[in-house]
Amino acid sequence: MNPIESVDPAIWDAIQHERKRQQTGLEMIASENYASSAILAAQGSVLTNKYAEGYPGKRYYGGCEAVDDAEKLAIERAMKLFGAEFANVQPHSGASANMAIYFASLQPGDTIVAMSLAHGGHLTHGMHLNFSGKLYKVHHYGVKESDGLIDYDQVAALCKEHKPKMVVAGASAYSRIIDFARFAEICRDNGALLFVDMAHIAGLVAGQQHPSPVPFADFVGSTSHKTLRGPRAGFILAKKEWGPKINQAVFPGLQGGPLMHVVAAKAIAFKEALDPSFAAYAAQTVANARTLAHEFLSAGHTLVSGGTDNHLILVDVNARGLAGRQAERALDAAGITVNRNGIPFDKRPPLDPSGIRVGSPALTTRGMKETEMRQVARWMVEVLAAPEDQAIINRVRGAVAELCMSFPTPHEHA
Ligand code: DSN
Repeated sequence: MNPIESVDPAIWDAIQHERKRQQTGLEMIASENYASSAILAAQGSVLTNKYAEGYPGKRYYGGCEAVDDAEKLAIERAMKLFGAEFANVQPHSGASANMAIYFASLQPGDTIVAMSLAHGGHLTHGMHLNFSGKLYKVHHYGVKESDGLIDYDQVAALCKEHKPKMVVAGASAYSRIIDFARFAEICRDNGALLFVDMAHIAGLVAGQQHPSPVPFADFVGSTSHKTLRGPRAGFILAKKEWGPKINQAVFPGLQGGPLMHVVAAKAIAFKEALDPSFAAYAAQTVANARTLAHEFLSAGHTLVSGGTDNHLILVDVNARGLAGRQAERALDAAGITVNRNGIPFDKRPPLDPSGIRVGSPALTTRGMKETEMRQVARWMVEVLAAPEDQAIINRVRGAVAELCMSFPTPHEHA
């Protein structure tokens, strides 16, 4: 018997419920994935018992020899995987990684230029309710209405006018390649630092399916759990000269003891991503998203930017008379999990926007390829054409469960 089952049956039930949901449904939230059993095991290991404030060789606690080894491996592997000069693997999350980057390089009141959340950016890129929007003066750029692509001319114009200390590139709902060289050029022209938040595309960068921001950026912030398929956590890469300031900003600046079980799990994730098989995974993730895009377009749907170069598509369901929330609910009832999402220039409110964001990373981890993507997209199109039709939803739900049985998740029994 699993110890959780005997100690806390209620939590065991919740875990089993979630395990079943993950196994029998199609996980298409673009920021989610299935970590390997080794990663799950590291997170459930005795390393959770250890305090290790500080850094390898410079801790504020005794008994850190073993966790020092784990953290050194995580750092070395992160640097090797991304060709970075410096890595800090302690941030608990992407948001805290981003916070440490700001704290290491900016003062409250400094000016930043970043992508608007409403156009695909992130909360930590200066959204007014987030610390980043409260501490810094923010000027937001977005995408062009004509083609849905980042308006690099607007970035340049904002930099020329406001002379920001930092430009933030990176997005959580943008389906095209981001031109980091262009961002770097704009930063050079205006004396600004470049911070790239690559959380969404980290696995594609690791698998050489998206140009790397590392050669161009002063700082790269990331999560490890999205396309990179590791534990839920964050990490930072930077130019070597920023290393001491970043380390200080993470600890003691904003965190206490690092989660050493998660740091060890990050080390495993970097090792997995260094394996040649990971590039094939990343390539299939992009190919699968392209197939989804093709099927949605063939069915007459509107996609922001007209397609995808990465792991996600943004579907404007409002163009077909649906609200995002209604689309999310109908698909959920059919066993297909997506999230409603604002689209650029959205006329609907953020809580019930016009779009849905659909991603391929988790299904690709299950081994699904183009054939399955075509089938899945057709089911989605069918449900979206009749979101209140319970008979269609039930039929698709059954077919989804059957498909899932042929593509087990990596932790059926973990
Ligand atoms: N919440 C994440 C996402 O879904 O994209 C970003 O942090």
